[in-house]
Amino acid sequence: MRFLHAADLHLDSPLRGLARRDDAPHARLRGATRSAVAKLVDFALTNGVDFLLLCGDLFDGDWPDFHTGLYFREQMARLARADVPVFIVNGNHDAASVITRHLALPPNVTVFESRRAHTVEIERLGVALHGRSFGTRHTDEDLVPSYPPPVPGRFNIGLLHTSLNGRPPHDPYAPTTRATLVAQGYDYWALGHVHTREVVSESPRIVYPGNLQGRWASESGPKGCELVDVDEDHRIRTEFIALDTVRWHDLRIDVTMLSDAGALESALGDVLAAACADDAERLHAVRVTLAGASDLHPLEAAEPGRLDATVRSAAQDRAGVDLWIEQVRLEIDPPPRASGLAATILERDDAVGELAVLAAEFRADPGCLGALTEALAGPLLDRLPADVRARIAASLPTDPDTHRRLVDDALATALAVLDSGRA
Ligand SMILES: [Mn+2]
Repeated sequence: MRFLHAADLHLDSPLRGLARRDDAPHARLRGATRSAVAKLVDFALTNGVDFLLLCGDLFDGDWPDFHTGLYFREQMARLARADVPVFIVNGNHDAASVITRHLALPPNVTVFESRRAHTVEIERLGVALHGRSFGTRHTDEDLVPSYPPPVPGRFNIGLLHTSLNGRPPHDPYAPTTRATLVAQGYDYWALGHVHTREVVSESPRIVYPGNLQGRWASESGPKGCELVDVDEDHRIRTEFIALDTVRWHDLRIDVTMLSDAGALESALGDVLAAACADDAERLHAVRVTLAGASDLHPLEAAEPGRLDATVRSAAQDRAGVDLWIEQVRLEIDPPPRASGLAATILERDDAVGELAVLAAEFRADPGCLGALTEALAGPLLDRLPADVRARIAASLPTDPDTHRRLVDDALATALAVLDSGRA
């Protein structure tokens, strides 16, 4: 017997934050949750799969229109034509109370009821499937005690959408424990809800396959489903099958030892090569964070935007891989020797020296630093467009360390401009 276990398809999930990015491959990103489902069905049809389990969050929420539901139905109909049954429990994102539009699914699809847990047996495979959907977006109830006992002699599978005993940042949902699941006496628990793949237990096998397709940088790495083979003695062999058509990467690069743009570019080449290998099968969406105290700080201060452009250049030079840099984040501090450098600047008898002295006094005075918050919140903010202002106002820094960093960044930029003679 061979089956597939997938969960958290989040079909047509909106992609936060991409609307504003002109360079984003919008169509491929938007279509990714759909193409991953098509790949899942392709895989089932070409690999002799006996049935498919979908453990909740098939949809991200209420369908914007019928196209989302029709797309899913079309994929299920492909399986129906090949006589492949599908078993579904709903999750918090597609609970009955959330979905207001309805389409009857093809006859090969069984959606477990929400009123009670129940069992479906497939005689010829010797398998018993137990499941329960849930009707509402939130539930604090442990659903497992309502599940039927295992059917003797069968390979028993439980389908459940659950946060177990807490899996932040996922919302608590139908909480239960590993021990409760083990005690139920099933052979396999097909879980859904948590988007990171996790083997909760080997025996019995309890698994979160993770979501089928990552949607942003925090959902990084390979995404897909579990392929499960069960022999006559109920021994299990499993394999993770990657089905994502866009793969997200969240890369953090320590730039402490990098002294110029050339060094950064070659370091990036290595990191991108390691992350994407030679995988030409899918689009790689990459977030890069540059972090550490480095000589790159004055470089960026002199030419704001330089580091972002350097990262993007390195990505352009990766041949044979489809690569898109989603975002470049800078968490770079001035190099350690900058304090020594500042001492000589402080002694200078000119505008540069005066500016450095002012900055040094400012950063040492808690009152001045505190006033920064007000200065940022007041006249400066007022000059920004309303939507930008609303976004920034919610996240104004209030701690002295961040304030000091702002002063350092401002001084570095001012000194670089003064030194370049552009002022
Ligand atoms: Mn989910």
